[in-house]
Amino acid sequence: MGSFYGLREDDVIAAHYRGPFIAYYMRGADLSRLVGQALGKATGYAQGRALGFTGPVERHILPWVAGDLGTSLGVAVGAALGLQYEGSERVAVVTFGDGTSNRGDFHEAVNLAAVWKLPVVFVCQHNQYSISLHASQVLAGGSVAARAAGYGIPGLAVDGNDVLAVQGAVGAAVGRARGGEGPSLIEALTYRLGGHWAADPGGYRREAELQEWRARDPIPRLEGALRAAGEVDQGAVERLWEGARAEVAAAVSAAQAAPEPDVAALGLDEALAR
Ligand SMILES: Cc1ncc(C[n+]2csc(CCOP(=O)(O)OP(=O)(O)O)c2C)c(N)n1
Ligand SMILES: [Mg+2]
Repeated sequence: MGSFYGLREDDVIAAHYRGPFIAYYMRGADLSRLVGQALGKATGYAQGRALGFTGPVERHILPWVAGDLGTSLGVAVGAALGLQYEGSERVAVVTFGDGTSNRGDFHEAVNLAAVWKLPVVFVCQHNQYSISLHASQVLAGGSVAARAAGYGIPGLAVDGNDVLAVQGAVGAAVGRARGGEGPSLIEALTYRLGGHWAADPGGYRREAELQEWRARDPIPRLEGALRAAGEVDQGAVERLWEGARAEVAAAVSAAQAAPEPDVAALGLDEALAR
């Protein structure tokens, strides 16, 4: 949310696989169609042709067409080159995981973006794990933000569980990129409270670590910050939660009730006939 909030409608987003539905939703996609997409329903944006993170194509959000981690970094840099070439003030924001920052794709992408001063902001969601592997076992130097120095661009570490801090840091980097000053790298330190996938019991983590990070859950923290600033009161918070729960429940029911894709429309009958 912090990475994409405040962008122009025509800025390009290349979201880490934890973020595309958030990005599509922020840009007005229909929630029940997004859930339908995840369920492979005919009402999903890919009409059942692809699972995963596809959404409406006209929102300037690069689709996740492959599961190869790191490839989206190069695609985002290519998009930024296009934006620079068209002479617009549009920027690209790409999010990715800490594990992905150890791939060659990351280093190639940051290097080229720095050399050509491309309008792109790299945001690493450092949740400290790549599936069950802790970052301390694979991330040389211990800091993603510090890697920016090797490419001569600004690198900034922020509290990734403080959405306003993330938005502030990304917003400043976006301003730089829009002004023609080139790319920045932001490392948002966070933690994955759930498993890597729904059935992952997460036995590789210590209970104390989980407790520590549960206490830093970004959602109650934002609620506290908004209350302290006098932006919301108890009643407004309750209404927000009720509205959100009702919207999600309605979207899930509608998606579950939606039709499965037609086999002929998928082209499967042709494939099977061969
Ligand atoms: C090139 C490549 N290698 C391995 C995988 C398998 N894989 C899927 S998710 C994942 C962990 C990625 O960790 P990170 O980049 O930190 O993202 P996180 O899931 O923590 O948000 C791995 C290794 C993959 N999809 N692509
Ligand atoms: Mg990770």
